[in-house]
Amino acid sequence: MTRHHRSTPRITRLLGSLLLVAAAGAFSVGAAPAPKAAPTPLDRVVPAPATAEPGGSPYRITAGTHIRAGSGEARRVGEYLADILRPSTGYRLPVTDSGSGGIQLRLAKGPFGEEGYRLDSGRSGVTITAREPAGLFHGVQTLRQLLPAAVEKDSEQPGPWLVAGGTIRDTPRFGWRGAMLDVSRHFFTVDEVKRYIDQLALYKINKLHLHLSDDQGWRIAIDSWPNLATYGGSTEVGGGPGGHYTKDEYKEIVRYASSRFLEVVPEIDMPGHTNAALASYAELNCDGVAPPLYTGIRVGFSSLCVGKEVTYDFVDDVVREIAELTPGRYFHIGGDEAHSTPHADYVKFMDRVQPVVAKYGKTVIGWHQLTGATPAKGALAQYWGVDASSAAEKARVAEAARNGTGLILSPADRVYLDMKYDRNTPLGLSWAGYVEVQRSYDWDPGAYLPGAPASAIRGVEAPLWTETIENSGHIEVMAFPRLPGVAELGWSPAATHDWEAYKVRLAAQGPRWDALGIGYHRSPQVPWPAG
Ligand code: TNX
Repeated sequence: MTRHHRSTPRITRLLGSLLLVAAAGAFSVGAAPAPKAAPTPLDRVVPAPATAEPGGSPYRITAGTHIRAGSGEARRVGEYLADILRPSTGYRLPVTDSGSGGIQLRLAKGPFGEEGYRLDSGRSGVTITAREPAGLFHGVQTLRQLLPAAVEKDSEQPGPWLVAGGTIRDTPRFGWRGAMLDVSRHFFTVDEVKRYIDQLALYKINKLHLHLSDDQGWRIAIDSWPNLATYGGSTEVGGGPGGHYTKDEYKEIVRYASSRFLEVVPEIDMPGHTNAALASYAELNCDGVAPPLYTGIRVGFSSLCVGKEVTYDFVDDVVREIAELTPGRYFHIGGDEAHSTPHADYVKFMDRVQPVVAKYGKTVIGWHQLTGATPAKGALAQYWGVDASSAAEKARVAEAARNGTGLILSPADRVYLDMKYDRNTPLGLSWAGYVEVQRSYDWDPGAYLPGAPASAIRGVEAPLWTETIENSGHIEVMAFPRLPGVAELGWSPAATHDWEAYKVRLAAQGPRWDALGIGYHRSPQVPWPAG
């Protein structure tokens, strides 16, 4: 990018902030010009809104502000917003169903789609309008980011609580904006998962993919095969105690995710990555002998026994019980790194298992190795290759996409949150290379895979594998600041894509993470504010 190109937006931004400062009445006559806190410019939001037109007076939240939110789900979004604003502002912020002015959440017909919204801000109030409650919720995340970072704190702060005047119109580029958490290599409690859900919601992520089983642990109770959880879930990488979700706990995760407008996508990885299941039931093994539990980090050594009928009884029971608990549309069957399953068996296995998922009313998702078998009609493949992946592998995935298989893009050397940022990163792996913040942001999902039609791209997902990740602090330092960039690739129009502008918006999130207690990687690529 040329110097000239770069300097233009900076000047525009500067002029913009001067105008805003002036609009906020910053210069009092006779005194030294002491600028009051200018409100955050309307476009300084992550993900970048589709359009932002500044103009008019800012709105100021005061002790008299009401949140007007109708009834039902809109009302619940209003309560969610009030819960964020009350501790830091110290205001009552009653949520009511009528009146005008203040903060209004309105459901109305309009060009919003399932998740879009419009935000209008002026002297008398801020109105968020959407067709669906999800749109109101995403608009609320934008409103949050337009307020000072201190709004995120849980004790009273001085304010003032200004929202810049103008209008934002915003709809997502892709319907799939996912994050995956591997709860198998290390187990994460319901509270840890909820904490991550709240962080994902702030960036308009709408899918939570839970990797519920792997060689090191089976993490969900299955009534018809109880040892899976009680024995297969009893350890984790490094030999710690592991754990599993009871059905009620899993339902609580699903409920909480849905209150933040995220759809839970459960994954049971098959036919490889199954040592925890094989260790729990001897009859699932071809030789009838259960292997020991496994606490290392090798991959590719386990396989379900494709030739045994009991394997399909097992799959049917597991898919049925998890599908019953899952209101979402999808069931992820894994299918990666089945290095111990002969190819013909792999194809046979996938041919039998995909109809089981359909029988229980779910759509199949598999890692992109599924395209080496016969993906079911309507199935989605999750691509996790790298720049250096073979041309043949990329071509196979692109061909599947041309034949109707939708793609979720998770290129490992771009969006794997478990990759180290650089050689000094204490946590994480580096098999796909180091992935600094610019690298994870600076690519275009629409043009990523040669030969795959843009219409096949459903969106992006950032997986977090947890061989080295053990707690919320670890999750956060790997996810932040890369996750918001992936969220932006999924949400914002390609026309807004610009690393130089993005890194400034991203830097402005740092104080917000400080206020939320999120420990993040202070990447040298990002101009974090001092202090
Ligand atoms: C590859 S990505 C895996 C996982 C590992 C991960 C570590 C994929 C579908 N399989 O089993 O945890 O690398 O980065």
